[in-house]
Amino acid sequence: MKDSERFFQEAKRYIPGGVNSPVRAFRAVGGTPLFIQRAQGSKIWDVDGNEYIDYVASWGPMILGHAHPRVVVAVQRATEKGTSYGAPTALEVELASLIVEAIPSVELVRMVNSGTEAVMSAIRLARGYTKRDKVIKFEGCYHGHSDGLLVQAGSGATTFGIPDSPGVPDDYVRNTLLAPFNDLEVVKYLMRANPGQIACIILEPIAGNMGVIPSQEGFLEGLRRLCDEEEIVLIFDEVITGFRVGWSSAQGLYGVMPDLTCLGKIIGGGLPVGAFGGKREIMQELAPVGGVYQAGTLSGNPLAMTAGIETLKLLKEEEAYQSLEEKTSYLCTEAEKIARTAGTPTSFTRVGSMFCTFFTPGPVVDYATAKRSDTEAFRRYFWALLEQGIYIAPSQFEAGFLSLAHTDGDTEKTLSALHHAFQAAC
Ligand code: KE4
Repeated sequence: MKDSERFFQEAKRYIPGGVNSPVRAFRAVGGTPLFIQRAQGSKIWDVDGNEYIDYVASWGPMILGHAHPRVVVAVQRATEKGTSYGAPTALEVELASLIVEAIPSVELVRMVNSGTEAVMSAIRLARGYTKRDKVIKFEGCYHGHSDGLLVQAGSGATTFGIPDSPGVPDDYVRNTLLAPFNDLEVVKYLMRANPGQIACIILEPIAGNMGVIPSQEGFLEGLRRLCDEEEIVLIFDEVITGFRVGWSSAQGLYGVMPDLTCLGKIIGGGLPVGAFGGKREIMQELAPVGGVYQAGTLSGNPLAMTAGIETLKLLKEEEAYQSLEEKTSYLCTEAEKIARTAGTPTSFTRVGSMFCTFFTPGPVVDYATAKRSDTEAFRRYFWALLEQGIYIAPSQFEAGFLSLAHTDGDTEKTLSALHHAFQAAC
């Protein structure tokens, strides 16, 4: 770990906390974050030459595995044609058409540069379209770091115990209403208490930022019905779940259609990207057609488009989701048996190739039950796995991801490491 320590000290001279995103700082688990040298397939190597099986997958994008040859070659070729024009290209049309073809509710889509930007823009669009101001979000769901949504947010905000970040003026969150995830009754109460004032309801259809918490039976359908009754825009933040849990994402898996969808991560194949799309009637309100302004110098960047197109084409060609389902189901089923044998109080959640081990007996159905997890036990578990060459997210409140590059050998090595890790957690 010596070179990671050296780089970390050096990084802190120039970068706040030595990282460009807080969750990377290992604050929830202590110790020095790994500085990564390279990655290939299911493996990642730190600057000290240690090899790990990677279940972070850059927090979701690397569903093919790292440095897939087809993506690498395509991006190399694209670079030779220039890296940014600030003008429309055929590549943007190709990626947009793939997204429209795959995501059932999306008729028009706008590319941006991050998930945060996608969600921030979708909220503004919903407000512009409805001429209403209030937003309902769910405790523990994380939608990026735009001011109005950093309230009881998940992911790093939970890890840091700063769900309401300093620097966000009170009147920026005055219009943000909160409900527990999976709780329709509170949503109904908020709608009664704010008649005709709610522009949109936004959620992760499968929460991936308080660990992984699936929507319960009837929850998404109930939200769809309530939004129809009050003409509220339903927004699915599928930045994680988009192309992760199926070709048509969570909305296809559950058969509930939102009005707007936010995407990111996988659609950029590891390059900076975000997108938001949905009903033509709503999307047409966006400049330059409508009055809702949204823009970006590098939006639709040719390199990110190229990486995204190759990634989606490969997902479409291979029996990707069947393979991911089988591999992840086996891993998680066996892991649960090992935890039970070790007597470690845990509960497991999984949808497709996104999964989580909570260090609490469960059931985990929302932010409150997720936060009952023993984060000290998780810390011991994390380090016991890392020392055996298994790299998972350095926080209880994140998701684990499998890729198409993970092999049976990776699974066997991981299961073997879990025996010690679950005992260490106790
Ligand atoms: P970005 O701005 O980080 O590209 O996307 C924000 C975002 C929006 N919506 C959902 C559902 C998300 O999960 C995210 C970002 N996810 C976190 C990990 N849980 C990114 C990791 C980080 O913050 O470094």
